[in-house]
Amino acid sequence: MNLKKSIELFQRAQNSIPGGVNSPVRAFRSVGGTPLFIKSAKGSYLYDEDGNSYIDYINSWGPMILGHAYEPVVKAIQEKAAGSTSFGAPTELEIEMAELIKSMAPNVDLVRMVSSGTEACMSAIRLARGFTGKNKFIKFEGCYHGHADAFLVKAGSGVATLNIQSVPGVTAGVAQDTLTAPYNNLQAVEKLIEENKGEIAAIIVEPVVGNMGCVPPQEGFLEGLRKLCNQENIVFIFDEVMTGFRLAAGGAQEKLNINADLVTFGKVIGGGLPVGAFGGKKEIMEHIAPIGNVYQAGTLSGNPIAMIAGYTMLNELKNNPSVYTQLDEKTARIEKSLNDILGNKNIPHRINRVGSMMSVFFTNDDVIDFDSASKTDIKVFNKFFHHMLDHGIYLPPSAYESWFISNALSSEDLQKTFDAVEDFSW
Ligand code: KE4
Repeated sequence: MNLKKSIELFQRAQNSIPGGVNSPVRAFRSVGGTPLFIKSAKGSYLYDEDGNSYIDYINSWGPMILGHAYEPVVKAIQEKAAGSTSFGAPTELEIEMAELIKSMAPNVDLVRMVSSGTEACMSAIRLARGFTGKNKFIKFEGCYHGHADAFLVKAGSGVATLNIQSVPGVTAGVAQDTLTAPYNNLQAVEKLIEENKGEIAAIIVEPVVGNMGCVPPQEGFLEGLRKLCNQENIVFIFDEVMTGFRLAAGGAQEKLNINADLVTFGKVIGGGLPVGAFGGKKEIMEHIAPIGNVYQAGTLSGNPIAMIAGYTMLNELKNNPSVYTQLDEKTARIEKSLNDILGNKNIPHRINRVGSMMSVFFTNDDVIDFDSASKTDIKVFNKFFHHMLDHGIYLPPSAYESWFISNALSSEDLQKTFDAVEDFSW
């Protein structure tokens, strides 16, 4: 691959942007090499500044579920922008967006729009604290809920990728209220609840983890958390920034048939524009300003361009439910083919998949939590990543990330992917 322009741009970027990127996971720090500078994308393909093309399995870390430059979304943005890009005042479109979200996601009586998944998750925790009058919350090792201080304790995604054990700037005062337990370990949660009786406001969980690689909930795990939250007056928060509108129209709540008290959204909800949201039961959401005193705000929350992109995207998904079947079938085909190919090569591996979220780990052991994820062979993963990139297949540049499948992937794209894996030697 000729990467001359990306190499030049990466050099230049580092003079003005920390690490040359606006989000650390893009920097290829753990896989090594030069991050690709992307010029454009269409459908299942990315095109870098050197004219190379790649089949995209990141899809902007989830949002491009129908593929890049999806016509109806692009057209809607173009038309809306002609009427100004933001007013900072209420619009009918925000009502329509809220009503559409409520029609798709279960247990959402009221929903507030924000501009990122981080904002959605940090607002949900503040709301749970304000609603219960309690300070502590439980998160799970390897789960990532954005970069708000309280979440950067044993976090996944870029924090795990860069192996940052403790994040400077996150004070002890903040961290002391963040309790952590291994994912899929109910006993550890029960112990934390006993040790912090009456002090825990919320449990926040990725119902299907994407941020330590894809790790599904084991039988009874989420049900057990639900029961504990009921018993202990703890707000159960599903962080569906990744799973929302991806695993099903109703996200993980629908797919796994579990009810959360609050749900956070991001990624798909914005159709590629900066959108997040948090919503849930009326009795809780009514504590949010201006009705209640749990203050939360945002200059560009619900702005018309982000709303029309998200509204168009969600409508496409709601009106074409077969997309979810197609996504699941495509991902199941990838899972089976890669298991067959890597198995025939006697390469120790595990593939975790739920719906159109999946990850390939290089290990002989099941990956059920961050401890087992962190014991997988990162060196082989990095070799696999670059092998696939050289073959024009763009995977997430970290073993601690989920693949994001788009419905624009064609049979030819899948076959090209399988041929590249066939060509891999570890
Ligand atoms: P943002 O603030 O990045 O929009 O969302 C934070 C977030 C919250 N919850 C979950 C489950 C998430 O996956 C994320 C963000 N995901 C990462 C990728 N694993 C974003 C990529 C990045 O940091 O650049």
